[in-house]
Amino acid sequence: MWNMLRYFTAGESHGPCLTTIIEGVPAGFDIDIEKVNHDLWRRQQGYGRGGRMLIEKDEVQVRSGLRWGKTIGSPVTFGIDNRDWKNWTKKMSPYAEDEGQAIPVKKPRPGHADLTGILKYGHSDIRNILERASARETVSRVAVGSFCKQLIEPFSVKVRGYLRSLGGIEADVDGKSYDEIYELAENSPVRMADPDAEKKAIALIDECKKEGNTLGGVFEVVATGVPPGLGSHVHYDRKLDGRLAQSLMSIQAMKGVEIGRGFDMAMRRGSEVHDEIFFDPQHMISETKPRMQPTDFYRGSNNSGGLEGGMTTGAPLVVRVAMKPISTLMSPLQSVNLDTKQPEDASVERSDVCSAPAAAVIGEAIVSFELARAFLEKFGGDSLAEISRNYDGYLDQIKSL
Ligand code: EPS
Repeated sequence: MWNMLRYFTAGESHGPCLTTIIEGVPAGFDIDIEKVNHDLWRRQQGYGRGGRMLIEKDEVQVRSGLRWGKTIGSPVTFGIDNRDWKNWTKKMSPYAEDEGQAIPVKKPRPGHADLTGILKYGHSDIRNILERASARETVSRVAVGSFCKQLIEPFSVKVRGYLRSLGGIEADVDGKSYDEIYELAENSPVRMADPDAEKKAIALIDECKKEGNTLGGVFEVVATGVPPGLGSHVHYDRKLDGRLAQSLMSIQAMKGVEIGRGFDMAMRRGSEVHDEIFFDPQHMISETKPRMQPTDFYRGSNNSGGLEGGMTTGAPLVVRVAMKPISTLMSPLQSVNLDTKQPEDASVERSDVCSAPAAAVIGEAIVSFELARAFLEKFGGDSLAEISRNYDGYLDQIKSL
């Protein structure tokens, strides 16, 4: 438990900065902070984002845990400044003498944490809730996930996220490899690997913007190069499918997670969905009929999304996550004024029309963290050298099965 990889995030959306501590980090891993900054930049992209992204340029300042580009085994601390803070120094001041310098927010937005938050914490100003409930917190999570990607990269694990649908418009990715999908999505303003769907999605965002409306979407994250056996079939809290679902659902605005063919499987017969097992040393590496590397077993399909019994199978890990439309509407929905109890329009904060493309980058980070954690649990050690020995020994062991 105490050597487990874990992290904490702190910071308000319009506070001075976001702070993250990552604990349980082994020594000797190369960390390129520019790669972390690049992922933070990717999170800021996407057609349909609001004014805040024009203000911010999210960049990590390393406060601990790295020396000369390598982890040293101590907790890693990242600070990321909110450039918008200069406009909020009094409104978000920590000092009693500044009390009353901001107009309190009184009209809770349906779909946000606003109403339940003030009931639960006993606040009278919704700002005390929305500042932390804001998806601005995902900056920290992307920094953590991007760092964790670099813990599993030496073992050839790649984690990539893209959008499958936006506001009901589906990307057709049939017949494309994960490399092709990713390449197309990475160059798409809506992170979709289908130019036709991209065009329609952009038109839909424009239409919703005019209406004062918002949109959600479904993103997919795929991890390749994952060895079999991460997670556990034994412990409910170490089952990797369970951990992924928890972690992905905890991203702001997510309402559903499925692994592999997920909900679709529930409508089919067993013979249609389970991934048959074959053995052939000559079998080529394929995404649709994946080999259980480094063994010579392979599967006739990957409907399970690379997870069986709470453990990775060695096939590509595939998860999909549903994001609801953003809850701040410029044409606001019905609400109630907390002071007068009279019906009023919900409050309007600057926001995005759609941030589902960014959610795919956040999902990628979350999956990277969970995979790194499960990886270190399986191959644990205090240094890259020790972990590599454990990893290589395990691969030799299962190869000879
Ligand atoms: C976000 C920052 C926020 C919002 C958005 C995501 O900034 P601000 O509230 O200052 O405009 O743009 O947050 C929400 C959608 C939300 O509901 O809180 C970010 O950095 O991603």
